[in-house]
Amino acid sequence: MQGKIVKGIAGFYYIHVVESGVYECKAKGIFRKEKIKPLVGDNVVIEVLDENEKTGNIIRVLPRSNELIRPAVANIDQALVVFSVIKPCPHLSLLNRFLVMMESRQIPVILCFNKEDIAQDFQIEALEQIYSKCGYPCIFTSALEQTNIDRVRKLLKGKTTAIAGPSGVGKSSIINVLQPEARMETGDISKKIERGKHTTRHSELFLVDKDSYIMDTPGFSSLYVNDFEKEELKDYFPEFQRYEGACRFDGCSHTHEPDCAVKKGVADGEIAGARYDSYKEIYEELKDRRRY
Ligand SMILES: Nc1nc2c(ncn2[C@@H]2O[C@H](COP(=O)(O)OP(=O)(O)OP(=O)(O)O)[C@@H](O)[C@H]2O)c(=O)[nH]1
Ligand SMILES: [Mg+2]
Ligand SMILES: [Zn+2]
Repeated sequence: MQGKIVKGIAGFYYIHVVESGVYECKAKGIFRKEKIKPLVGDNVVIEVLDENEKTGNIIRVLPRSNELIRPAVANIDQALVVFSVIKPCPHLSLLNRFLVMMESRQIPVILCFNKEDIAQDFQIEALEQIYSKCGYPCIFTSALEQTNIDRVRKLLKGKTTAIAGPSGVGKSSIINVLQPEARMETGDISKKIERGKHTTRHSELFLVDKDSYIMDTPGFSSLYVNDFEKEELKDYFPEFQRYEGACRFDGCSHTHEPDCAVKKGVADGEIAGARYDSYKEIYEELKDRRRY
């Protein structure tokens, strides 16, 4: 039987099988034989030990399309990056770092600004101004009033999406609204292992639709960008791409060179200043980074 690991806690893995529900499994065999540690998001083959008790063993981990280290998850198709318009106000430098991280890992991004219900128009417009130019789908939602949640749902169809963003912006609230009436049966599991309900402590996949999952995950909130060269950074700002080759110098870093097309784009308002500021900030950090 084939399924997907939706949660892993204390040596137990919870496998969602589309037709028959969630099985509690161990993974002793594959651990020893293949030295693979199963990850949330893995597609696996299980043998059922007891159909009534819904227990089994993982006997095989299927090949991964990708794998993140922190958080440790596999087979992510895209990320829903969530910040709130206010309460807390978005830390744009942090948001831009999230976007760079996703770009560097080639994970497509959907950008979501939540708590639209308590935001003022000018706050929404300011964010729209900056991020509409970057080419990301950009949705203003309210989990509280369920505004624009259907637009998010459409973009999740058939995919496994990691939700990422700082604490308190409403990630879990959005997931709760996204879940269908027929929820994944996690009730029993929760009773056994859940400590606190409110702040997300472990990675977990939730079923949004028959073949769509969303992953709530802790540890996406503190991150620093340092696993690539400063010369690559410009490739992770999608709105810079149209200026490729237009600067006076080949290999222009878009920081101090004269006749820089990107800097001109900023001056003309084609590129948002806040984005360019983040570019320069991260560029300097990569430049100053201690080499080992
Ligand atoms: N006004 C308003 N409040 C919201 C909305 N969405 C969430 N909240 C509130 O914001 C607080 C944090 O929401 P959570 O869903 O727990 O946030 P989270 O991003 O999952 O936080 P962590 O699990 O700590 O990372 C809660 O008090 C929610 O009721 C919204 O759309 N509008
Ligand atoms: Mg949460
Ligand atoms: Zn340039």
